[in-house]
Amino acid sequence: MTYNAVTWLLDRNVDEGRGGKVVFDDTVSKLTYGELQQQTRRVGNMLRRLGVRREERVALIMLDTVDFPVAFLGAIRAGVVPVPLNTLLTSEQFSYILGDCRARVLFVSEALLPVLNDVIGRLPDLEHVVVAGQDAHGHRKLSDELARESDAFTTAPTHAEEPAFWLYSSGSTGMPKGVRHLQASLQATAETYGKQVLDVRENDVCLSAAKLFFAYGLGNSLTFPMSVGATTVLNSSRPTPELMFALLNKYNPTIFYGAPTLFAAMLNDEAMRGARAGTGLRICASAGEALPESVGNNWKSRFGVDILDGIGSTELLHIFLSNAPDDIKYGTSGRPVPGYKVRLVNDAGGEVPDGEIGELLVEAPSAGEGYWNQRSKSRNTFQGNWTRTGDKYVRNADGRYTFCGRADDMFKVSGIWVSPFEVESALITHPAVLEAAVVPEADPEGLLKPKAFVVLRTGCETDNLYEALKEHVKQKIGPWKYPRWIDVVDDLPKTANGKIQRYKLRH
Ligand code: 3SK
Repeated sequence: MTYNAVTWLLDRNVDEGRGGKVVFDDTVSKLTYGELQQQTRRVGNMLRRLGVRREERVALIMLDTVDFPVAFLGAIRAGVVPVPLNTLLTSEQFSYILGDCRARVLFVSEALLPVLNDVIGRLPDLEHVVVAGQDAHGHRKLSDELARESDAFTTAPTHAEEPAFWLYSSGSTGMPKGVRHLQASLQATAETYGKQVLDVRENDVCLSAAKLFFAYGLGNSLTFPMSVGATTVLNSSRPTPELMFALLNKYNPTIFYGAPTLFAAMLNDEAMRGARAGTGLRICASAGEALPESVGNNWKSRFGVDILDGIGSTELLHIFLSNAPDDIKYGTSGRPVPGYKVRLVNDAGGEVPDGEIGELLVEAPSAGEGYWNQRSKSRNTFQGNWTRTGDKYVRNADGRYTFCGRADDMFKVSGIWVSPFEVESALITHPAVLEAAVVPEADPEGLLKPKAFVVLRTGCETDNLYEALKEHVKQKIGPWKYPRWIDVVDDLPKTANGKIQRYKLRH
């Protein structure tokens, strides 16, 4: 039997009478379900005209505008594999990934062309550059290319288990790896987290701070809303607190997806002290890193809406552990999303009992089928039905899971495991601390002890700050875990997904 994700996500909406409904509004242009169907058929014809065949890759380096879903879904419709890339990468990183995935066509937003100028001519597999924007700067212009094409297109007879798109996963070290995701995986995330946790509905309006090129943003802004015929507001700019408040108030979304740093910054922004979060908001979601308990509580008391904290990964496409609307405990990642199974294992692979830290393994209907051209890394991560996440968790007696850090960030102090995340969580409960990162540092005897990097809240003066913070951590989580050294910094190094890059702070 054939299965193409676009038939389920898009054509079904038109068949069910939602052809005239707006699916994407990027604040400049709007697109209805019917127009998106027409445009994706034209992309299919264009790719065939350019000689791109099934299973070949096309790269997307695109801002979050209506052109992104046109190119992404148009390629999938044609059985061609779109590879959206993080738009914030450097020329060198773009060059590596474009070469690695051997993209034959690059769809690029006009504003992002300058960083690619030196790269484009040097890629042997890249034959066509298609620019979304007013001026194509000598390349093909997307709107002109599509204007030439017919609306008649036969969707490729793909298979549910055939690769549909790739997403590059940036681990803490090494070059990014291409995760091959299957045709059926978008629907799998929609029917699990989308339907059973968010309860996404046809009358929802979604707004995500995470961009479409992230697995998190792709689910938030494209898969979940389209799975029920809802509408998404796309934001192509940097998601500052000011801009997010403006979009929340102008478009009144019902679901707002963010990350802990953004929620904390929105709460902490002096200029936005009295700002409201729109009148329609029914739920917020957070991922990328664990949401501090204080941020969840403060958000709820200021805006009257809960944040559902969860954790996902690029390898598993979306969130697999989450709090749910009627079942929230801030400071935890909640429970397994219905449809996903999890296990916690020790270094020998044995199950760990409740209350002990183990590495989280997930059995997921949306797991990627492996990394492109990386057999040993694929074998290490995708182990039969189970995917290793590299995250350390503890299962509490009530069945909820609490994040303890990345497997490669843990270290021992006096023979006892210390989770940097636990020390960081204790530090940010101090009123002077906005964000914290903790790494091991050797003392004069060569023994490892915690060292903290902290970002301070604006306007929070504290006498004797360093001693106050050390004492605070001792009181909260135990005397041996306190940071022996503390550096005040302006910001912390983070991955594009918002996870702290502790390795950049280690010596
Ligand atoms: O970082 C996360 O928690 C996440 C969530 C959903 C999809 C992808 C990722 C990396």
